[in-house]
Amino acid sequence: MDRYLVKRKFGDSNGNQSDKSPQTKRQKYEFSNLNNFQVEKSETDDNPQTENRKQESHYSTSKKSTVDSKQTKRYIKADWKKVPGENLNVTHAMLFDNSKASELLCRCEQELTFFNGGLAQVQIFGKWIPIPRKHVAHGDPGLTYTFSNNTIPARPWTPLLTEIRQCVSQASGYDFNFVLINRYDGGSDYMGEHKDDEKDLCQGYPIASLSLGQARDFVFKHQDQKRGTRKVPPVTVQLKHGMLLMMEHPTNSFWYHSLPKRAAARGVRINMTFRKMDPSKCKPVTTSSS
Ligand SMILES: O=C(O)CCC(=O)C(=O)O
Repeated sequence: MDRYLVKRKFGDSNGNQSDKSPQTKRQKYEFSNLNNFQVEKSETDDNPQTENRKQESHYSTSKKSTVDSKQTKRYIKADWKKVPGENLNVTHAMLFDNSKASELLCRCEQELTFFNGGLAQVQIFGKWIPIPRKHVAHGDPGLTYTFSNNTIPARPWTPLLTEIRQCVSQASGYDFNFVLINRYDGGSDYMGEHKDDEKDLCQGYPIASLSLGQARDFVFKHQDQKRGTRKVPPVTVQLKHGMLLMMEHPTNSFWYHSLPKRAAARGVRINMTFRKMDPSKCKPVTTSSS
């Protein structure tokens, strides 16, 4: 079924429920290299499950992307590729061409600052450990995101992030009130297996994941495989410079995802996951840090 015809209950950016369909509601980097970004070969470039075909992108440095910020209508026809897998509702498309993606990555490297101290830690088996990457969140006033026992606050939207959010909304047809940004300083930075199923996320709402920089493997593992109750092969997608990946319901009910270490991936990567938080479920921040 065409996902854009599916009607579900979603909330607006204030968390009010709506039954409208998504279509209507719906440094270590070498700066000198950024304008001529070269995607390094991933360890799994030969994996048949990764998409290596040439794909059209929707924004380039030559196309101006200024739009009404309230517009959430999906008027850009993206060349979406579906990732095969049982209950895996994942699609991806090239949103930005190489030049535009490099421009955005360069601006991210110049303009973004990341959390440190307590906000850059997670609690695993009762122990606080620094995250194996950097992260920061931006979003509407008052929103927070709680995962791995930590609550991180949203810093205000910046002109750069507002511009990117508009592009993501135009391509996906969904509006978002929050973005979690992760920065991987080479292949030893990673994100472990998890589901994005936290209570403060608007339930069933898609997550839009934009990748800039170093291509990395994104691995989905089925919960039955993880529990050892059934053999389900993992699914790997190579996340490329300028790619937008949509994770839609029910993916996070059945599949874990991770960004594993990759020794051969030497460049910086920035990932932005645009999300819809439910303001009524967001916890106050308790961690002292910035
Ligand atoms: O960096 C990535 O692509 C992974 C991001 C992710 O899994 C998340 O934010 O939940």
